[in-house]
Amino acid sequence: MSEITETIFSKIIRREIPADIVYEDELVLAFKDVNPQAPVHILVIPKEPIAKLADAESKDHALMGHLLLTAKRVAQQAGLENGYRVVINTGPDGGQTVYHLHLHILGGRQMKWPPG
Ligand code: DGP
Repeated sequence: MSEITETIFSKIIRREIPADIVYEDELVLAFKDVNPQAPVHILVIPKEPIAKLADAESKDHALMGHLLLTAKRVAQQAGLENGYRVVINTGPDGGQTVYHLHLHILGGRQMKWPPG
């Protein structure tokens, strides 16, 4: 079950706080991360406030696909033709800090493995 979440990202969706928005449609929003961990660091979020990946349900099937395809679109738009990384931090052990589901798109440098 997805609890009702109100986070800083809800305020960005409603334009109550500023963000550098790079893509938007009726279902999702993409904007630059305020604390970038790579030369390109963009977040893609659903407008529906699903708290975390672990809360996604079967009804979110199409939305989850749309989030991934938006990550691809935004990475292309950012010129990341040499590759990039898509990350979803989930829950405390996953290092999630904002409880509104988001995909990190990281690029513009060589990524390391394993991540910390
Ligand atoms: P996570 O740790 O996976 O929950 O990532 C949350 C990310 O959100 C983190 O990289 C910083 C970013 N972030 C937090 N607050 C804001 C904000 O107000 N504006 C923007 N653009 N990014 C934010």
